[in-house]
Amino acid sequence: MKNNVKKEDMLLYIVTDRSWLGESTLEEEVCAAIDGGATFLQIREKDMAHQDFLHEARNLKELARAAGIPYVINDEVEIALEVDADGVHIGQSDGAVAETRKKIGPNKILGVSAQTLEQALAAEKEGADYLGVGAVFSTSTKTDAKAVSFETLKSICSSVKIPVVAIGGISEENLLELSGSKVDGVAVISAVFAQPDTRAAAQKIRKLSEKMVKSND
Ligand code: TZP
Ligand code: MG
Repeated sequence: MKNNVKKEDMLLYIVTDRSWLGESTLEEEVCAAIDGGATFLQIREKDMAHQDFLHEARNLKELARAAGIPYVINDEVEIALEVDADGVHIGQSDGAVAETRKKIGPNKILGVSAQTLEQALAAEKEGADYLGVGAVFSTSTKTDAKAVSFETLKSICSSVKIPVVAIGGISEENLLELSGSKVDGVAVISAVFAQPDTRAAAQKIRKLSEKMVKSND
């Protein structure tokens, strides 16, 4: 089956979060992260009115397109289709993978969160383009995130052909602990968006991610 993403797209996968905005706009923060080397963008809004979400998704689409990086919408398949996003990212509870693939068609990116090897294999079989696996470290950003051990991450990475990105509590301090897992990159919120200098933080995480991924060879 064709795949709509490349392993290199996973190097620095950023997920938006309005809670860290401070004085900046989300657009400014995303620009800074892209400038710092983000390779993939996920727009994640858990509590936003439909029209506002559409507006934001369209604005961020422009930024991602200008930078030439893929961007997906978390959970909201209808919004992803309405703004012609590159795709959608769903969790285990957001509807069956095969059903979502049917809705978005073969050419849109479908990302799926997986916490176990069984979920990972099922998602790949049902048409996922990549997997988000975590939480690999403890995180206060998503309080209901289940913990995924290094061993599980490693077994998922060696069992699926599609790209895998690790998520959850990843920081400058612990990123290199993922070395040897064969993961293709890192997805982060606070390691980039909660830092005083978003661009510099993204640059640092990107460099560490490249180092970590190279150690897999
Ligand atoms: N899914 C699993 S953990 C997580 C999500 C969305 C939160 C990631 O945020 P942070 O700040 O990088 O730990
Ligand atoms: Mg979800």
